[in-house]
Amino acid sequence: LFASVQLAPKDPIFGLTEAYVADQRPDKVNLGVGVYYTDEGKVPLLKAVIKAEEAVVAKQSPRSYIPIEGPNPYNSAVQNLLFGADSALIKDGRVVTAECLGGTGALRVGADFIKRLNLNAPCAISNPTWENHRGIFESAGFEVVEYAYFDGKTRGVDFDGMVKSLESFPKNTTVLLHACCHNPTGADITEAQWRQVIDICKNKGLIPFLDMAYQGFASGIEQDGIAVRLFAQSGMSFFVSSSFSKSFSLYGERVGALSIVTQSKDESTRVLSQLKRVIRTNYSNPPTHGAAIAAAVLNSAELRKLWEDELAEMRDRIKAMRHGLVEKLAAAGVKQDFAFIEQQRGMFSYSGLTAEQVERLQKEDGIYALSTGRICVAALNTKNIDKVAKAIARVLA
Ligand code: PLP
Ligand code: TYF
Repeated sequence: LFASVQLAPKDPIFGLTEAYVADQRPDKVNLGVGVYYTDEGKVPLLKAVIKAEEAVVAKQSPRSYIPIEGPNPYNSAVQNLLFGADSALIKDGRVVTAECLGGTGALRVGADFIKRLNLNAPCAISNPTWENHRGIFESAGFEVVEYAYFDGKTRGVDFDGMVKSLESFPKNTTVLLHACCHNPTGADITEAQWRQVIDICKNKGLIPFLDMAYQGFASGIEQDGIAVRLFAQSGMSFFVSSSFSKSFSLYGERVGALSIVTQSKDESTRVLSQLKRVIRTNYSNPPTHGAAIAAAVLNSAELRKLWEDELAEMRDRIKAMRHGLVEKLAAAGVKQDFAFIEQQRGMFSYSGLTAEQVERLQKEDGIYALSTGRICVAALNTKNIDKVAKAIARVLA
């Protein structure tokens, strides 16, 4: 039965982590996987999460099945965070939200749902993008095409290229957009550019799908939600996949959501009914624990404040590391201008290091990064940053 099964390639990111774990050097550094670490190099367990979890456990709730689309308190908290508590769309019943298994699960449920609309149009992803975007949409049966995004020369967004690509797509193309903190480049478009993207989506009849995996990691909850808010004002129907993996440091609990903006309450009712069928035939209903924690935090003024403070701490530490790396590279004698690292947002930076340079970092220094040159800035800390800066300076020389 399995004689002809081929060995699949390792996931590039998880494969790298395996190599890192096997490395015996005590001062090794993993800048590969997109995970936030504290200055002590640990994945944090947030105080807000601990408090919420204590309350959830103290309740000793029975573990019955929960609704296919997840619990109401969670879904409405997600909506408030994405669209704002005073959103007219929410009031008008034009947002459908379902708890999903992380941002990944939300993307997949959304992809399966769109596929069932039989629109016969491709899905467009940014070049480059998070590795899994292509895989998810191809697995759902989409032809996946790319739109121009990153400019290797400026280390920012090639916005003209992006506009040209978007304008070339056929009607009903699903356009996957990173709502903030673009993975892998760290380069985001401006508010004015978002307005242009929205106009193109509207005029060309494209289907916007915003992927929001890092809300709060660039400037703050509200500010990082700008793309969602602008699309909400546009009158269009669109999709948002969101994740609490990073912002709550709840990676393993798989807490995410899919939100769909419709044209009316009646449409929402019909859309939700079909969405439930997609979920029912996939994993039936979502897990209880992670969503209960997130809801407990978001629906308590006290815990929400605590969480926002902790999120700000993570954000500020990343910014300090960006600043530190730029300074230390210059101090180590690097002549190239690395100021772009401070402009890029979120956990990642497209460092511009070549595959050969990345390989040398791994071999000679035990510093792990993706062969594309993506580094996770959120894995730098006050103990490893000098070593990293010196090693980068050496492989650049
Ligand atoms: N989308 C992007 C752009 C991501 O970078 C990630 C995680 O790295 C996800 C979605 C999904 O995250 P998760 O499924 O862990 O919530
Ligand atoms: O580092 C990244 O870009 C991600 C990390 O379910 C990741 O690939 C790991 C697990 C997961 C989603 C994302």
